[in-house]
Amino acid sequence: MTDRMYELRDSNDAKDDSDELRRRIADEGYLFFRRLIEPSALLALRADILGVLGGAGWLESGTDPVLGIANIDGRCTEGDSEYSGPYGQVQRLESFHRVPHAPELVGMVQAIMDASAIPLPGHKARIWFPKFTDHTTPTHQDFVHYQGSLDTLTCWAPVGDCPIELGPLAVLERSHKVRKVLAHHFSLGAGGLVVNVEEEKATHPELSGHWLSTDFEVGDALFFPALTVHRALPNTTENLMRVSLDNRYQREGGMIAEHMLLPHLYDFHKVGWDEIYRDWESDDLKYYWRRHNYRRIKTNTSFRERGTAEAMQLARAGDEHALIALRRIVKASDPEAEQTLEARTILAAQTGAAHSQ
Ligand SMILES: O=C(O)CCC(=O)C(=O)O
Ligand SMILES: [Fe+2]
Repeated sequence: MTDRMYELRDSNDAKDDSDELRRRIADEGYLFFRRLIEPSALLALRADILGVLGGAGWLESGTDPVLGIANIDGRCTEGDSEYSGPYGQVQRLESFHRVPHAPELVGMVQAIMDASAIPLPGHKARIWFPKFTDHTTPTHQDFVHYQGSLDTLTCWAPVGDCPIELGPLAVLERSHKVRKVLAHHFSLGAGGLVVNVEEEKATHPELSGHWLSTDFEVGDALFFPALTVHRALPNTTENLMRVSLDNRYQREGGMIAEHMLLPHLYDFHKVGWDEIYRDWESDDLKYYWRRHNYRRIKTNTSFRERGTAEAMQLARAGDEHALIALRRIVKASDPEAEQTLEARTILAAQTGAAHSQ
């Protein structure tokens, strides 16, 4: 994508003024802070995550893991069967589950919400290979993925410095003012769903703002509510791995969709909480959400189902991205599931068509 990027507004000046923070997020649809998170916690987490990735063969052998120099041959992403093993290992890290509870983060969320808040248990690490830009997180609103309530806040933070070329997050300024969940379509990128902003602009002038991002440094944090339109920028570096966190926070007593109570990508790696907690040094964060008030609600699967149905349709017409998505489903999903069987049939027909040409 070639949109010109403008700078995120740095709200450090308003850090201690919760009224001003609420005014800004209501007006602009995000809040960005420099060095909000204590860098030492993130750098320790970086060493842990990259240690796992090094062990998995995802980093160039003979290099210091902390540099994050990727082994290009290991490229894979969320939804790929090869991704699940190492990602399950990342999910076991105590340091990974501790960062979202950092007092500076929870305190900031509480100031923004003017209420006590709980991190949603399904924390996410995003590990992005270079030269894999077709798989970049596409333009979307978080509500389709996390659901629960509209005032759930996302906090995106890199684990290490993340300059523009490494593919940090970008937000569409004031796009939350559209005040609705927009139509999401199939996309190959992470999360699998994309909003076509150019098309939507015709009926939603709120989407005509600038795209904003910055050269992120370790400790920087970007907060936004569930309707703000955002995407990741492509990792255009020669060989560097992009590592980031996206954590979500819910008002105490609010609704949490049941899939957010599971470890992220549980359906792929099947590493459950007991297994995650097995080697932890302390117990304070284990099942912490059970000590809070929230309303558990059913997950709305319709967004994802619509995306998959579109992928099937596009693949029938030979669309390359849709075919990649279907191959991924066939490799990583239950072989007896209806969608796996459908995907296999479409792929077989496409292979047949290619051979008879
Ligand atoms: O890091 C990414 O690529 C995606 C993150 C994202 O969409 C989010 O934090 O909501
Ligand atoms: Fe998102």
